[in-house]
Amino acid sequence: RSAGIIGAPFSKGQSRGGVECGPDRIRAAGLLDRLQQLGCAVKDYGNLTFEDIPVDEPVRGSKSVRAVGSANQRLSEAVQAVKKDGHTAVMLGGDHSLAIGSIHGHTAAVGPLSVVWVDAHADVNTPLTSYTGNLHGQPMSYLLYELQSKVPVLPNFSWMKPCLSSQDLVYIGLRDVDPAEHYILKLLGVKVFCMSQVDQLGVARVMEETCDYLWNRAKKPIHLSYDIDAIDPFITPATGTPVVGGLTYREGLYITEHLCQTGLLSAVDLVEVNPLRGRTEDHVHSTVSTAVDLLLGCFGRLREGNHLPNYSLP
Ligand code: DIR
Ligand code: MN
Ligand code: MN
Ligand code: MN
Repeated sequence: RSAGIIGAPFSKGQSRGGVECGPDRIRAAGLLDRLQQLGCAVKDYGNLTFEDIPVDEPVRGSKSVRAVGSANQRLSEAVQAVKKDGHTAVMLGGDHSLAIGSIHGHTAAVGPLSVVWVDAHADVNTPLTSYTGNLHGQPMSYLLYELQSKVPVLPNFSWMKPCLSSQDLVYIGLRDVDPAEHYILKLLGVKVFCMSQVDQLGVARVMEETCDYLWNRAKKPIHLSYDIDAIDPFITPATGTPVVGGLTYREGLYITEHLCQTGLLSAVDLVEVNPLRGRTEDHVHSTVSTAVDLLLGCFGRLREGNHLPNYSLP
């Protein structure tokens, strides 16, 4: 197992500064060392730099469309390079608009994917349904084949085409879904385990059913797109749009452990960690260290403990 880490310090998919500091804070919390201690080879591809776009007027009410398009084009190429080097790609955001480039690049490199989207939000608004105009609430509408005719052509997006079928997508953790998003999810018949289902079934059954559902079609490489706001803000408050009633630390971690043991996890996004949104340093620390633990779970860290295969007793 090896991890190829891409930092994507990008925040223009939403309006709150600080989320661009996520990648460096997550690295500073010891991500690379701790992955290596697990026996995981790690290559850090560093932070992407993004084109400065001085004039980026709203398009049909959506903000910073050109900046988001350009940033995601760079990210898509970076993810393709990481996959061609043979690593599991780890994209540290940045806001969730970055899933456009991450999932696009991952698909371009390895072919059709299964996507597990862990989030309080569905992020499936189109530019025409969005109340906020924030592109971090829209990435899934750009990625789904089924919504192509509902998404207008946008500047700096001509490099990408939809690359995901709604039947290859599972949501976990939803609890703040706009009416248009709810309509879309029902219209397309998307598999959703909202927080009520997590309550009803328990996370173990949710993960069993997630994999059964996805594998019913084919065992494809899995892309995990993890918005830290899926976790309850009591544990991860340092994020732009916290929503009460989220996943516990243990439920959040179980999702990563379960997906890791499938052997199919091929790329992970960890997004929306915003160190400036924590009211105290403890809030930031708790958010960042949870993000690190989720990533370690993706690479085989077990709560029962781990040891390297060549370990011998002194
Ligand atoms: C809202 C909030 N549905 C929007 N979305 C968020 O802006 O479209 N996504 N916060 O992460
Ligand atoms: Mn999100
Ligand atoms: Mn969210
Ligand atoms: Mn978000």
